[in-house]
Formats: sequence, structure tokens, C-alpha cells
Amino acid sequence: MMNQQLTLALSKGRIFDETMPLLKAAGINVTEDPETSRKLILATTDPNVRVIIVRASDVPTYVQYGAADFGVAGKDVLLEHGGEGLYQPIDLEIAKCRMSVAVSDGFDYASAVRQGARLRVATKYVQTAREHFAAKGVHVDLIKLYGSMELAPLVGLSDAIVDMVSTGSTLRANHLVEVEHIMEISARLVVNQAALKLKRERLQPILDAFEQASKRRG
Ligand code: PRT
Ligand code: MG
Repeated sequence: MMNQQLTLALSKGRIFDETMPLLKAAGINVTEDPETSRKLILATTDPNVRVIIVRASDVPTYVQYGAADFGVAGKDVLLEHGGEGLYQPIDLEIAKCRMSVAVSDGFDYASAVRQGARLRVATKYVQTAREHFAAKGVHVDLIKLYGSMELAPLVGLSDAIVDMVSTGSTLRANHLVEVEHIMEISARLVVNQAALKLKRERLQPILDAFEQASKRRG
């Protein structure tokens, strides 16, 4: 008999929180709270399903290599990863936000672009940013950061940032303004391609429940 144990990769915070109702819809409850427990492997009420807690940007990697059978990751993260070895069946429509270009509120972005100046752009999303500016014919020097992009224009590290925006309050608090909307972002279910074939019997009902539950929400 093949091992039908399933491992789901999630990141702490909004991805975990917003995935919980979908798991519940599949009849599965996580029995520990990742915010208070230091455990990285969490049991569920289904003895055949466990949840592993990884960094948001590491979810596709765990799933790609089959260390997790499935996971939940933002479109931003998946675009940077490239999606290799991953099947992406469902847009869960959770953890929604937008990817935008922002600058300090005194900075004249439009004329900098018009004059063809090389723009310094700080971001965690180097691949997506490169494609965005290339498509517009804007010359950029991309500066890779791992977080707190909002700081970069304030201290002269960059002219602009590419980051996620949801309420806009982080930008406002740092006197930054959104000057371009790159794309809408939401979290997707990703499934390891081999697991989809070998563990279909156990995976499919969970995928169906996720899809139904996310449709009901949206
Ligand atoms: O935090 P960590 O460095 O561990 O990783 P992470 O930031 O990638 O993880 P997490 O849990 O913060 O985000 C996981 C996923 O949620 C992202 O990959 C996005 O797809 C999605 N998401 C949805 C967001 C936001 N909304 C969001 N608002 N990710 C980040 N933010 C940040 C944004 O970077 C900015 O700093 O929140 C700030 C802006 O929020 P507002 O409400 O002030 O506009
Ligand atoms: Mg974060």
C-alpha cells in the first residue's frame, strides 16, 4: 500500500489564517497555533494530513521538490519562483493585494520616465519588476531587498520601490505614493506534479473542497 500521508506547506500569518477556513471546509482542523507553538510541523484532526510552516517565499520550493505535496503561495512569490515542477489548479482568492510601483511623494516619476533617466528600483520582486519595466521600455537598475522596501526611497537607496499594497497605510506612513499598478495579487494552491498523480485519491477531495469554499467566499 502506498503512503498516502499528505503534507501541506503554509507560511505563518495571513496565508495560514486565510487557509484555515478552506481546510475546515475539507473537514480538516489544525490542532496547534503556529503563532504560539514553536513547532514547524503541525498535526491536524486528519491523521493523514500534516501542515509544515515555512517562509512564504519557500513554499514553492518545498512543493517543487515533493517535501510538501501541496501548498499555498501568493502570485508574487510564484512569479519569482518560476513555477517549475508545480501544478497550479486553483486561485484561492485569499491574501489579496496589488503589486505597485511607489515613490517618495515629492519625486516626479512621470518626468523621470519621460526623460529616459535610469531609475533605481528597490524590490524583493526582481523578476516581475524587470519584466514590468522592460515591457514599458523604462531603463532600471534593480536593487534586491528582502523586506521593508518602503525604507529605500527615504534614505536614498532607490528612486522607487516595487511592493505589495493592500490598505495603502504603510505607504502613507512613510510619505510614499503609488504611481503604477503592476498587477492584482492573490494566493494560489500549488501541487507537486508527481503527488498529483500518485496521491490523487487523497488529494482530489481536498482540492475540490478548497475550490468550492473559495468560490463561495468570492
Ligand atoms: O513577512 P515575511 O518576510 O516572512 O514574508 P512575506 O512578506 O512574503 O509573507 P507575508 O505572510 O507577509 O505575505 C504572504 C503573502 O501575502 C504575500 O506573498 C502576498 O501574496 C500576500 N499579501 C497580501 C501581502 C499583503 N497582502 C501585504 N499587504 N504581502 C505583503 N504585504 C505587505 C507589503 O509588503 C507592505 O509592507 O504589507 C505592507 C502593505 O500593507 P498595507 O495594508 O499597509 O498597504
Ligand atoms: Mg511580510
